[in-house]
Amino acid sequence: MEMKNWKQILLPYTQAVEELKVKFRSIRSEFISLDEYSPIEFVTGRVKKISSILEKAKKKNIPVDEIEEKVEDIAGIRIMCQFAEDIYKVIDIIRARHGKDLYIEEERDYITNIKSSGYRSYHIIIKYPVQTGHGEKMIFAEIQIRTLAMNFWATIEHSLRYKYKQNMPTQIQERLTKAAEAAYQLDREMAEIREEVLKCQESFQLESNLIADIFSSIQALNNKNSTRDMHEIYEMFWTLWEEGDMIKLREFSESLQFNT
Ligand code: 0O2
Ligand code: 0O2
Repeated sequence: MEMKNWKQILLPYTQAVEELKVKFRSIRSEFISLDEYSPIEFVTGRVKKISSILEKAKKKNIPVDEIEEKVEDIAGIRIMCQFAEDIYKVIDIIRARHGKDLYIEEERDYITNIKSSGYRSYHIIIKYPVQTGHGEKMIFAEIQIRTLAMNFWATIEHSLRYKYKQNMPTQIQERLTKAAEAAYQLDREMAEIREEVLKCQESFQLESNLIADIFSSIQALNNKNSTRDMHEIYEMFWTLWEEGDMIKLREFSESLQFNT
């Protein structure tokens, strides 16, 4: 059998991993510099080791000559998110790039369809054009999108699976299943906290806009009315503001607007 020059074969995969890491890290930087919440927490990437490529090919009966067309995760990118909901925002960002700098080949949803091991993650297999010194080369790459909790579980499970190979003790197997359930509950808990935070931010925004409206109405009335009338309006505002009743404040704002 012809000996393959793996170092040479893997070069475009290394380039793809480097480029994709820069691209997804830039998306994070863009959100952060615009003072927006980033659905991407951090990005990692790797080129599969030659020994793992050969092992996978053997396991799946893939002839050596067909490895590049059939092993889809030689280049792998991993995108970590804080919350499960963020995963879908990242998926949308990737889908919007289909036909531009990448081509989506397949999506594997192990979040809805949790693997029997307990593994959860969203995989997108892409075709990615790499510009090499010898022209363009289209390669496969796998993007895994997961929460920090999913990543925590998968990283530990992966290292134990690697350590024990096929002989994982049942006791450890059971504990991993329990830990997968705990990681799932953690994501649910965090999703609830997130909604609370978003609700607080929203009502804070509404209140501050309302107060800004009231003050601009008061400013407009100031030009028309006497100081005595204005004093009454201020008194009324402070009373309502101290009560903190948003409905009364809104009515007050409307009545001010009516009088301006
Ligand atoms: P920083 O400032 O260290 O966070 P490179 O291509 O050199 O940038 P490399 O060495 O190939 O990156 O590493 P890899 O494996 O692709 O990605 C590692 C990046 O993921 C590093 O960020 C780590 O800090 C980050 N990372 C890994 N685990 C965690 C984690 O649990 N939480 C967070 N927040 N980050 C993690 P950088 O880009 O090197 O920068
Ligand atoms: P690496 O580089 O060590 O991570 P498969 O038949 O499952 O081996 P397939 O069908 O080609 O592979 O693809 P799949 O299942 O969509 O994705 C395979 C990759 O997903 C794995 O890569 C892991 O990174 C991850 N993965 C899938 N199932 C599990 C699991 O049960 N536990 C953990 N920890 N990770 C999982 P590799 O091949 O392990 O390579």
